[in-house]
Amino acid sequence: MAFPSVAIVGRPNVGKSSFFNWLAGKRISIVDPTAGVTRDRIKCLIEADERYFELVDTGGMGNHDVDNLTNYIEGQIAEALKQACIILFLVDVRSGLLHADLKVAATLRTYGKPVLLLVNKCDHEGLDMQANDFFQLGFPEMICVSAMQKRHKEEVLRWILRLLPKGGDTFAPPEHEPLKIAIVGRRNTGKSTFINALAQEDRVIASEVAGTTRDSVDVRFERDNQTFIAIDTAGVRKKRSIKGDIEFYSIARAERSIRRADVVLLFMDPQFKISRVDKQLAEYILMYHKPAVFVINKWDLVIEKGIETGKMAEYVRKTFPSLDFVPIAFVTAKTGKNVYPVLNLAQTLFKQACQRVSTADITNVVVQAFQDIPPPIRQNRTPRIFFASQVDANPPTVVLFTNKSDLFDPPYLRYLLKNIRDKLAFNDVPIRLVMRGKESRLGPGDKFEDDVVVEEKFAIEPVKKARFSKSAYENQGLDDVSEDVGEDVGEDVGEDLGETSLLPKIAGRKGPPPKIGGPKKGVIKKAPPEKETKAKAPPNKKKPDNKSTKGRLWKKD
Ligand SMILES: Nc1nc2c(ncn2[C@@H]2O[C@H](COP(=O)(O)OP(=O)(O)OP(=O)(O)O)[C@@H](O)[C@H]2O)c(=O)[nH]1
Ligand SMILES: [Mg+2]
Repeated sequence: MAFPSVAIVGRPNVGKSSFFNWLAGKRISIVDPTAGVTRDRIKCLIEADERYFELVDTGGMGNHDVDNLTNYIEGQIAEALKQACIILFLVDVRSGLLHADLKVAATLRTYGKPVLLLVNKCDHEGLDMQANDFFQLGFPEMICVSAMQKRHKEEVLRWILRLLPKGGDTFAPPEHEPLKIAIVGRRNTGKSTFINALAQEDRVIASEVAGTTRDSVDVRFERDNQTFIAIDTAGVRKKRSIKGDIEFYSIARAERSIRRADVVLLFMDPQFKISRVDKQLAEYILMYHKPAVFVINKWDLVIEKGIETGKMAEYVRKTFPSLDFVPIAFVTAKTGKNVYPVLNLAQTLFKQACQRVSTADITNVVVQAFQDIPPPIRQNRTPRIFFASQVDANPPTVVLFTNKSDLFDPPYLRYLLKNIRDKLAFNDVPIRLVMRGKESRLGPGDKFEDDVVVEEKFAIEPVKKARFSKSAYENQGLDDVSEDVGEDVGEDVGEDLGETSLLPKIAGRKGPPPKIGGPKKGVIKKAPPEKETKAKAPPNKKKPDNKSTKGRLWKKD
């Protein structure tokens, strides 16, 4: 569904992103004193007076980008102006009218669309009089605003509502909450290229410049009448290589994107070794129990070197043993190869994670696994499991009712988890396991303070500092990522994600798994609002089809 678009434009540093965040009611765009931080078009769906429109933040017009991305940025601004039905033209009262503002005004006039001039940084009434200078720009309607002091938002919204197209999509609330897919990975792994292939337009800037993407950008697109949001993220690199604040927060933003996603795609470039950064991102995936796919992009570049998918898969599996259920996909985003199968897979994974199974089924599986291989005696007591129950979905959360919650060793719990995963069609998604002792008299859904939550990451025995021996894949001449991985490569692989297989080492482990804590003056000109309302329906998340993807691996291009 296409919502009417309202674009915020202006020369660099007039406060477009601050204004955008303020109107959106949340911090979406990066706000930084450095000119030219925003590069992509950042969008947010806004609801005002039961009507909907898409607000778009853009890069500064006329800014010279330090990474020579000026043409791309100008292209994104032009696209925003082309798609907009209303233009919000921001200027800065403190700097006064500049030549750059006149240039922007001239460009805007060529689009022939309604323009509202917003004089930003009018932090108090005393500054409002100075705004009159901006009438020289030739736009009849102007409002003094302050994103920082939160002045005159209502007037701006009223003006927008008056000019939004009547009826149609502006009144329709989103029918289903779209499936959110976070695309994370190191810099230059092709994340933005992949998103453009999904959206079938140059929605975000993709270039060979490492660190092209800065903000997390929500890209809304449709396929088969279903809406998705792909979250493009800034490529992450290791801390020591980080040059400034904008980059410094890239890992925090990637984490946030993972947290709010339904499914995560972890992008890797097969030309380079897996690094600490990849591992960090994998840890977030486990920490938040997110269904995920390892996406090996740029497969076209290594296929010529005779590298096989099997070898690469072996290398990935060896590096992330605790994520052995995560499907691996081989993709060439540049040509669109395998892009849509990955989207289908994401839907399937989400369906798996939302699934619910009966207490009887889950108990049967656990009891059978228990009988096949009983757990070793601990603290002079025989561990027992009475029954198991799924108490939540997305992530699937299973409570095991036992005689004592800490009698089970991490490898044994991994064994149980594997049985639950494989036999109950949670094949490819993380499961949250909670151990509950007999002392609790509460029901399956209640929380008991002695519950031991077994996070899969922690259910794995810590691996000694030993390194992996070079795998067959590594021996095929992989490069280190020159600047952002460097000496990290190799030293960290398998460090604490674990490298052991499940069953052989059940006996001999010590210690329980650790517990996890769980209208006013200053408005120079304003438009009267129009009253048009319609009831709003609550958004509904549409559940995609479920299929097991067990063992699925994309083979050669
Ligand atoms: N050969 C080949 N090149 C690709 C492929 N995918 C992306 N590229 C190229 O890789 C470069 C980086 O692509 P981007 O999409 O900007 O990468 P990114 O991960 O978004 O990078 P950052 O935003 O810097 O983190 C561009 O030059 C792309 O054309 C692919 O499948 N094959
Ligand atoms: Mg990018």
